[in-house]
Amino acid sequence: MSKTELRAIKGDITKQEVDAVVNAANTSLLGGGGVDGAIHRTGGPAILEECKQIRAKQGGCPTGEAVITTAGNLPAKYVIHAVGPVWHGGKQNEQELLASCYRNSLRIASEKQLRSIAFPNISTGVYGYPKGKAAEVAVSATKDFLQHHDTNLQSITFVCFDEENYELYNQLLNKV
Ligand code: AR6
Repeated sequence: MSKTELRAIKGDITKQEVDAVVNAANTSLLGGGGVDGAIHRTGGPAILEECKQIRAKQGGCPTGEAVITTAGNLPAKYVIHAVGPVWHGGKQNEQELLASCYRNSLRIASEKQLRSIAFPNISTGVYGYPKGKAAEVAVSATKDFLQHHDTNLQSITFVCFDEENYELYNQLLNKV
């Protein structure tokens, strides 16, 4: 199995020069606020156009799943649009759905033989998932995926927008 570096940075997902950035999308794939807004704003209309084509074919993207488009004017090559769960208190399968976002994004990246991917902290904005719990799910789902799949991924970056997430990820990633 190849060695993949997992790291956390504080920054803006739209500025990442990686093979794929992950978008915290919604089931409509038609854009929104937060990360989704920033990606469509910076990436330009080509991304929305492709999202609309995917929508026409499969009617959006269910929660926990992901689809891929090109990245328009972003420095990344692709955008993987993953739909995180809305937090309802934790008893509505949120953990599994969030893990599934990370797994499906990594599966797509792996199928495309990508070498680098950057994730935002999916569901921790307007979807209200508690940041500590979400970080644990993100890191464990990612490590679990890497243990079970041989990929070309050399680096996986968790792009944190706020200090709290950045510290949470650093603690988890630096745990021996
Ligand atoms: N780069 C990196 N992280 C960011 C950026 C950025 N430019 N902007 C915000 N964040 P959110 P969600 C952080 O709300 O909770 C949209 O309307 C932010 O601080 O973008 O999955 C979609 O269309 C937070 O920690 O995504 C959906 O309807 C994290 O990214 C809905 O929001 C995720 O916040 C999805 O909600």
